[in-house]
Amino acid sequence: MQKKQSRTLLIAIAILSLGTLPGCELGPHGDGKVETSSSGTSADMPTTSGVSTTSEQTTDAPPGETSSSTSEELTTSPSTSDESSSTTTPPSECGNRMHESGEECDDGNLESGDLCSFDCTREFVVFVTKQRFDGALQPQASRETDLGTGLEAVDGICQNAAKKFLPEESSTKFKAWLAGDALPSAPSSRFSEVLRTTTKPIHLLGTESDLLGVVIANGWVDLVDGHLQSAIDVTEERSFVDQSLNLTWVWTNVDPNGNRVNGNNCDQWSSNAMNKAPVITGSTLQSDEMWTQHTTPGGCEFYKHFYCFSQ
Ligand SMILES: [Ca+2]
Ligand SMILES: [Ca+2]
Repeated sequence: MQKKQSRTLLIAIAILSLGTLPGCELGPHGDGKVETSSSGTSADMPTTSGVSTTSEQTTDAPPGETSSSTSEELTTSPSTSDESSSTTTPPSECGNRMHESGEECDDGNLESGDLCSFDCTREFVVFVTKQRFDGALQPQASRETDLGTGLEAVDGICQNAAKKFLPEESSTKFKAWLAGDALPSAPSSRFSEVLRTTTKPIHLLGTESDLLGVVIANGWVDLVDGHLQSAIDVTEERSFVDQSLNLTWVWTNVDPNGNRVNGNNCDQWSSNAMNKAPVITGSTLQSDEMWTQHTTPGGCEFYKHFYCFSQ
């Protein structure tokens, strides 16, 4: 009997001791149940046991996500936004053939004298046709080619010649330094407004030994003041035109100011008859006003070059 009493006493001591152990306490309602808690904040927890830990972890997480992924997002999101802001505004690189912010053009190289300068600024280019043509636009090298007649046909000659050096995707237009029959048919009126108002350098097409291209004028005003910084003597093949005197003439009918000189134009560039009035010509050897208006006009039956300007 005494043995049984002492056993009961031992059990009672054991139960009391359990209540003082960390993480173990008696149920709040004193029902004798032992509840476990990892946090020790059982007072804030629901009385239903066994789910308290899990419910605490998932309360703030959206459905389907765990709290650990939420905290991952929080820690990685600042670096992600840094990366996205740096990829949306990368520094422009001149010469990568991509037209980017701050660039007027990008032709994939760092050379000037080819319509797009070393710093990706648009530039104007002029060349003289390698081929010579008579007053009916028959090329000296081949009499069989029908190029049409008139100013537009000569512009076409320039455009066709420019294909020699223009990138395939280029949309740059070229026009001839040439006047027709009507009064507003000279470069001072029929050239693009962009060119007629530019203050940018107008380059001679770069040669193979000087890819930069010599500047012939610093803007339109400089071009039409009667004096070039250099004669226009480079062809679309980036080579110098033949310097033999009788091979250096250029059809123009244009004065140094870019205006039409007179009505003599080989019947609007359609006739190579010998009886036509001589036409004003320029010279690829000259950089004074005779670059466009030489003292010696030329007969329509002779072959001469054309000056071509990018627009
Ligand atoms: Ca670029
Ligand atoms: Ca270039």
